[in-house]
Amino acid sequence: QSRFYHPIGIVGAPFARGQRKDGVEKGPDYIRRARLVAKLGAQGHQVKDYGDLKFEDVPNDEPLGRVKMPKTVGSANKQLADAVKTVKKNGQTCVVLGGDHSLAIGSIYGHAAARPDLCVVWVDAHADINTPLTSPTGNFHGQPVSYLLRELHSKIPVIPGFSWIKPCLSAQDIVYIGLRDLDPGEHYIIKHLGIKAFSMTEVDRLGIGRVMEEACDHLLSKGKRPIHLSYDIDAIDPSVSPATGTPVKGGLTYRESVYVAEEICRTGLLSALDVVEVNPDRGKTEEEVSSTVSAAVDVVLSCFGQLREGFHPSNYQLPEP
Ligand code: 4U7
Ligand code: MN
Ligand code: MN
Ligand code: MN
Repeated sequence: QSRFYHPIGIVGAPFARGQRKDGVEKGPDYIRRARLVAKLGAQGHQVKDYGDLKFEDVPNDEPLGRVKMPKTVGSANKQLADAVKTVKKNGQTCVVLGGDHSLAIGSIYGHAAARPDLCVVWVDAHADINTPLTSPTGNFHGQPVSYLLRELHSKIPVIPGFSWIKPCLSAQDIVYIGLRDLDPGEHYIIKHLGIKAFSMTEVDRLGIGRVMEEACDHLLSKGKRPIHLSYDIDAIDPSVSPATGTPVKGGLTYRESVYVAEEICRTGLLSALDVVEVNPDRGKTEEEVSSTVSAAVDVVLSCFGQLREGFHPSNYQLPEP
């Protein structure tokens, strides 16, 4: 697969019920208005925009212990899983614009339905691997990975709206990059299952170059396989992307955030991408919003071949005087 001319399918997922702050449902709109589709087109890709999914609140959606709106979150994710599966069956690299990160349940599940051998690169300040029982907040956007991992299956209670989900990932098939805010249960799970995790400490120690090399080695050492990149905008430092629901200081620089995307692109194996947690309502100024949105757009463009070194078409000819 060459780095250019990917067929791309874009799915807007304006979903906000996996957490409690209004505004994250506006993410797809803002990212589209930053001309994402035209810019991908200008990079030479064939882009189909499937538009936004329409999510509805399920009535009588009582909390189960601390977990909020389980039926609504379950049903939205089922819708998204079907949409992602369709995009993959159409032979396109799938780009999901969120929405909150609970969407990764459906996105990865639907992707795995079409590409069972996929692996996951999870770029985030948070590990999002709380089980419903370890979650300090009850918010689903801090839990998606736990529903997907085979090793955690026995730790997940029965949840209304979630009966369709079967774990489709093993602990060795996921790598974290950018972590810096984990709950005790999450840290225990990662250590206990031996999940490969490059926290900001490893980014500091090794540099982003070696982190990406080791991350790709870990996932691809036994051979090529499709990559699902789940990119939470809060992985990037709040000085760059402040308009998000759960900002944490000490994040990836703008350069590191783009480098991660460039390296994933360079594998030629990117099969699906989530860009989540852009919340325009959390920006204190217009500048904070546009900086966050433009970081999200640059991550996507870098995933699809935008290079800081520059580029020229293969038929480029220098003008003769
Ligand atoms: B995001 C948290 F407790 N860990 O579970 C939780 F700190 O998708 C935060 O990464 C989760 O933005 C953040 O609620 C979810 C909390
Ligand atoms: Mn997240
Ligand atoms: Mn996060
Ligand atoms: Mn967040």
